Amino acid sequence: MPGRLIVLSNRIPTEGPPSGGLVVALHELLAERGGLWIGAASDFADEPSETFQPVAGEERYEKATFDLTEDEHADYYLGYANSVLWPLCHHRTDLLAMERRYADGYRAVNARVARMLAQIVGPEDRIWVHDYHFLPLALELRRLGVAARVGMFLHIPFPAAADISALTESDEFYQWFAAFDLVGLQTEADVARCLDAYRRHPSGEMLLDGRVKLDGSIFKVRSFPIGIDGKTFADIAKTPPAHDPVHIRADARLILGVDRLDYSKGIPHRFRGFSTYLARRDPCSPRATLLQITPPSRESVMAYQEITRELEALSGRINGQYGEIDWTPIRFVVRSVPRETLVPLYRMASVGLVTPLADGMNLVAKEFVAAQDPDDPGVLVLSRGAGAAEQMTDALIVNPYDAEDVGDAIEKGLTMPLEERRSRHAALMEVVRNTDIFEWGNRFIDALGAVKKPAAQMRETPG
Ligand code: GDG
Repeated sequence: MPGRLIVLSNRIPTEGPPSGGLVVALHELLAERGGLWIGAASDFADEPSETFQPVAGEERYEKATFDLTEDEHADYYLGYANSVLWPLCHHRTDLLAMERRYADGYRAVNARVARMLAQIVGPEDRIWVHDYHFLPLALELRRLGVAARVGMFLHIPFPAAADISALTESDEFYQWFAAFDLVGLQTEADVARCLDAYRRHPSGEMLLDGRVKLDGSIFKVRSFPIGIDGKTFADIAKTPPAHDPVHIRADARLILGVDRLDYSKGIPHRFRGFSTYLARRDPCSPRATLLQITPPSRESVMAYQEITRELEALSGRINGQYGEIDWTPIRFVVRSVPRETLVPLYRMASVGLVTPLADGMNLVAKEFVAAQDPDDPGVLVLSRGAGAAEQMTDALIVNPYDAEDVGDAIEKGLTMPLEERRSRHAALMEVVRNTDIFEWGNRFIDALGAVKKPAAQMRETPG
């Protein structure tokens, strides 16, 4: 009798139907397969508890939360996860905010979640852990004697060995991943970085069957490039919006950027690239407005406050330099817009500017392509630092650090002949279809189920 599926992610939809790509996909997968979805509670607890809280709902699967105290949230989530692991994995070791209490809080929350899981997990269950918030989870479960299959999907880039060595806990970092049975990464480049890091590790060993061995632990690493529900996106995009969401002149062009307000997304570099385009632009060519939609994120982390100030100053300076009384070149919107507005904006845009400095995949790139009119599609300008660039090779691929390269790509995108736009779009749409989010989830779950034996049974005693 196969066991159940247990999904652990930082956030779960606790109220009402889920919205947003990944959350909807996990919801659908669990509805189809049954199981349990666990995530952090939205309210702080006074004292950490040792049992999950069930969440009432109508779904065909169960949901439960683990609570966090305010101190745990500060050290585990804002501290270690978002001020240490996030910059580490995005090549920003200069931003590492290392405090011993962050690492302690991170380990303690993971150990507590593992204790709660150990109370409910059966040997045939599959535990699918999402992302950098839970790296120590499998190691903690093994310490408690849990033999179930445990897989990790890392949504963000796997760091290079040189960056890992900047961590105080670099030894543990290697052990954390090695304790999983299956480690899923976004791209082949991530897999190569991961294998390279373990190859360099004094105790790392590559087995003949492709798995990786570290001391007594053996794990498999594979790429599972994440995607979107492209069909639903394309269907929504076909419905004309009830009203014009941007009100730009009929002869003007729209360039769109959509990113959480995060330093990894390269938004200042993008603004400088757009400024380069403006500086060189023929005054008779149509005006282009860059609409940058930027929902705030992790606002209490210092590095995120700094980037907001930088962007406000930069957009003000560029608008002052190039704006006209009837034209504001950059519209910098620091809030989230509803999906019903976002999708028509994708479709209206002549150019989608997706220029992160580093990004696990970047779903906006895929959403932009899915929302286009195939007969008159917009052009995707995509950073080579985004995981999506490994598959979406028919985009205009740019170096996000090079303002002139970005400026040239904007110009090329705005002036690209219709035939070329159509053929590039058709090739990109094929990629979107081939990385359907539901298929992605099923592939990971099946691969986890196919792991030969629960790792605890294979594990040798480190000696
Ligand atoms: C992490 C990794 C990886 C954004 N603004 C609005 C809005 N969004 C939606 C987009 C898209 C999602 O948020 C952002 O996804 P990304 O993939 O671009 O980036 P991260 O949030 O950093 O996600 C990333 C991903 O995990 C999945 O594995 O691709 O590399 O960093 O769906 O549409 N949605 C609405 N209004 C907004 O203003 N409705």
